[in-house]
Amino acid sequence: MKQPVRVAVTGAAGQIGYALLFRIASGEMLGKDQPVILQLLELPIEKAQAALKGVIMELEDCAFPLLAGTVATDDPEVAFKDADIALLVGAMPRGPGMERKDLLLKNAEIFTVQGKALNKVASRDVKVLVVGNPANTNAYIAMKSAPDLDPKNFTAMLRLDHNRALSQLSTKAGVAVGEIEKFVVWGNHSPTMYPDYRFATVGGASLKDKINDADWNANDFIPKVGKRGAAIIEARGLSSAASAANAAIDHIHDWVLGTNGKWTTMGIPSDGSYGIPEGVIFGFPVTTENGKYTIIKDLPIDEFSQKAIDKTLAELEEERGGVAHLLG
Ligand code: NAX
Repeated sequence: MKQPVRVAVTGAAGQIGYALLFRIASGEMLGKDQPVILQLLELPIEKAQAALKGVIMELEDCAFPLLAGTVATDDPEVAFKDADIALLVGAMPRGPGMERKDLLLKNAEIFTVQGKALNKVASRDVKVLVVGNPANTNAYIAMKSAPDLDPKNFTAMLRLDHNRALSQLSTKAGVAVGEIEKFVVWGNHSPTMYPDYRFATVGGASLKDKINDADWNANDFIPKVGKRGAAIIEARGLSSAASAANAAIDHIHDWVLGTNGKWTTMGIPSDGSYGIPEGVIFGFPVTTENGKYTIIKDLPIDEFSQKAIDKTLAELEEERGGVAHLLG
């Protein structure tokens, strides 16, 4: 039997947490032969801790053979102790009348504390995925607050946007989702993201040529993927949870276990590729192998794409500017 992997999850009693933990414990994220210890963080308020207790009771009642232990806490340094993987899901939601700037600052506090705790107690190889919004900037703050950890260990979730786009492309082109390769979503996890299927292939043939509809791309596909989160809220009365948890599982699964040469999208600190300033957490096309990701380089960027990339980058730079004074 393998040694258990320690997986920390914040916001564990929230709706994404509820859709996530049972799948991690059943082996869907790290493999059916990989035991896990879940280290769960919730706010130090009675209601949140009680809800977390209930979730743990249900985890126990599943009798998952791979679940080697659970820890419930309100202390980030307990949750992140020796963590190999940290899923930062909990975040401050936007309240009524709350300005975007205030939301950024509130979350900056949370992710500064959590970055420092990771820096202090997590495994030196911890793989961090930030799901809580604004995900890219929260990941940036956590990364900057953890100077002893490799910045490459900090990522933000663009995978839900990636999966949403794949589904739209599959419907439009009449092909199976699993047949589509070489697709990417550039930029911020926000409506400014740029889903880009110019390089995508199906069975080796160009998907763009098959679709051949520039108007659909600009006026239907891109806005639909960007506004999909809002459409889910309108339909369900709640934000995406099962699909978000699924995307988090896909992201970590692929990061740890590899993509076998296939592209995926991860929000990662830029190395300067494609003119994105170093350190900005940006959605890039990557392949993964042996627990490491590699950016697909030197793709041609046409005028339409450059404009879209500039727009999402400008938003990220503005967010970064809004929290710069906190990061010294
Ligand atoms: P919920 O409000 O259901 O759950 C969040 C949980 O986090 C709550 O139980 C709360 O008590 C806890 N929490 C808040 N601050 C915390 C802190 N400092 N430490 C520990 N726990 C804390 O939200 P849920 O629907 O689960 O969504 C969680 C986050 O994911 C939100 O920020 C949401 O905006 C974001 N999303 C990100 C997505 C992405 O693709 N990157 C998509 C889905 C989702 O909208």
